[in-house]
Amino acid sequence: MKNKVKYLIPGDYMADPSVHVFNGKLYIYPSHDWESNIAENDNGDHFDMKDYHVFSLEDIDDEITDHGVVLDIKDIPWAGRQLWDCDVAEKNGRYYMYFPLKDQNDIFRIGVAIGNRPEGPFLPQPDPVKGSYSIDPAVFEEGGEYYMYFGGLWGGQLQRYRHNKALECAILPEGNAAALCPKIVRLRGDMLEFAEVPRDVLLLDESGKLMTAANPCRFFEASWMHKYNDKYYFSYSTGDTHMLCYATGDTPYGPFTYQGVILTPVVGWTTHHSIVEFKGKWYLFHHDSVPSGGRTWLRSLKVVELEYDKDGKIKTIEGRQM
Ligand code: FUB
Repeated sequence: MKNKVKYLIPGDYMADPSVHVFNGKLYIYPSHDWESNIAENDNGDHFDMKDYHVFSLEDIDDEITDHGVVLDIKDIPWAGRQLWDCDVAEKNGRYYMYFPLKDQNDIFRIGVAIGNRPEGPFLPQPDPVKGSYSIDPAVFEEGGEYYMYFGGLWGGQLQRYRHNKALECAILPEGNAAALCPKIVRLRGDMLEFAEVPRDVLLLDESGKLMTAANPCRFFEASWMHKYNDKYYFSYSTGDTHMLCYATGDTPYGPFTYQGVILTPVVGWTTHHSIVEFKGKWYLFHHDSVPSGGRTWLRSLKVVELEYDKDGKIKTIEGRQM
């Protein structure tokens, strides 16, 4: 399927794919979009998702299997609204689903639900992870340690925090001020809590300076981590400039130096992805709003092969090809 973009689930609206290989199969953990009739706004109220499905593939060109609803908002004791982008990690044969959800005070927290199989179902813990905030958890394992990257601006509420404490009023840096950083935190051995205080993921521009708020390639949301040829690739969405970009570093904590654009803007406001190696090839899973006629809250999952050049640079993919 080289360079051919393929829609994965024509019958439903799914977005924000987190993709992993478990037991030789590819598992996709997306957000489940639906028509809630909530007006579009900068807070993302129109993304009012209420459950998660899991999908699997034996081979990239095979028919996709829908494992049905694996976690429902009505079963989460602390739920307010909006189940956004989740991720799943495996440890000792158990599967941990991390999900952002607003609590009953309309504050995003990150919850955990546990399953015995990669296709779920997942049973939620009674409370969110202590000290968690904002959105888009992505979990990366390295040498038996598990690290969560998280954070998102605007509706993702990251601008309401500094040094892991809530501010009285949100402050979004502007102009030449340093952009807000995504966060990284190591998880405790039981996978249910943070083992340390979340730290900033420093993203540097080509001259080695912290990326500024005015830089169109600064971090907005949708963290993802993968490793290629012993380098750590931190990738993310630039939000209001609608690109997927990446930066590389020498440890999971960074710092990471900006390298380029992975995906140019797609149809629809949001862009979100994961990068995974499967059977010797690399793939970019992402979404757009072409099938819904551009309705940005009704997104569809796509996959395309991703390539590196001889220096390990990711070749930019055109977001609006079909
Ligand atoms: O799906 C809701 C939000 O839209 C995600 O959490 C963001 O990354 C963006 O894709």
